[in-house]
Amino acid sequence: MKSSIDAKTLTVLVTGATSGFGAAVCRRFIKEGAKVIATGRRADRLKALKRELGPRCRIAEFDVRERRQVTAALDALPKEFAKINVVVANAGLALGLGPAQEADLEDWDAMIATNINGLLYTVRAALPGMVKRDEGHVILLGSVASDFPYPGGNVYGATKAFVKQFGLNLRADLLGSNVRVTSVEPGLAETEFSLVRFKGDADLAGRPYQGIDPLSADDVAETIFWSATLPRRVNINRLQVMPVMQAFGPFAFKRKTA
Ligand code: NDP
Ligand code: 8X3
Repeated sequence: MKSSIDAKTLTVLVTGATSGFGAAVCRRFIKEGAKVIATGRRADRLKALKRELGPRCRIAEFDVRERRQVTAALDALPKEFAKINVVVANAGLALGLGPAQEADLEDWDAMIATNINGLLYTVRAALPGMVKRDEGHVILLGSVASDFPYPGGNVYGATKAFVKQFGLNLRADLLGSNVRVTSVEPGLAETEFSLVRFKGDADLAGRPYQGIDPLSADDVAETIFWSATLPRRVNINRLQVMPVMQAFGPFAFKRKTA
């Protein structure tokens, strides 16, 4: 496509870069010459990624739930990494798959703190610079769970519905600037997501993927890279992507017994 953005001009902030989509996004952008700020809580993994990706990768260890850590990390960036023009607000998690009435409130708090508050702190910290420079792209990791309810998805799906709507509202606020906003909404993808949801139980975590060919982290990274390098006039508002082997079910009914 004419006038696509040259990845070499991009400085990409990625939250949740220690695993899954985030790590794949870092690799994808580095491959095309971008600079990347890879972040997460697990320092050992960040250091390994830095060793792999080299000098165009900078790492910053912080917890997105801690607002001050997020802003301090961005404030501490050296000038060659400070002009962030793509933010991939990806850090997030699901915890549990039980019905709401049995859910652990600690799990709900953690999902809200990470998927909503952490995402907001990340975007809010990077946004003024992008608006000031009149150039940038906010990419939010939503989910198909924002549109399609499923049993046990209760708070996780609701956090992703927040992400979707926040992205659309951001578009409204940013009209008149050259800052783009995209909500990327994957379906089933094989990462550490399921292992986290089932708290380290590898057997339970493997079940969603059995007998199907799920999305890979690289598949999702490709859609993110694509949306970020389209010509500046193009804004992908929402990008929903599923494995071919995933689709929609009918409504569920609890029928009266005779
Ligand atoms: P992974 O579990 O593989 O990766 C999650 C990443 O989020 C890790 O790097 C983790 O890093 C980071 N993270 C979690 N909590 C925090 C925190 N408090 N502070 C900083 N970083 C944090 O999962 P995915 O790659 O699959 O998930 C990435 C995003 O994609 C999430 O928002 C998820 O909801 C979404 N998603 C996933 C789908 C899937 O099927 N896999 C489908 C649709 C959306 P660390 O623990 O080192 O901090
Ligand atoms: C992750 C996909 O279907 O497990 O957002 O909610 S799903």
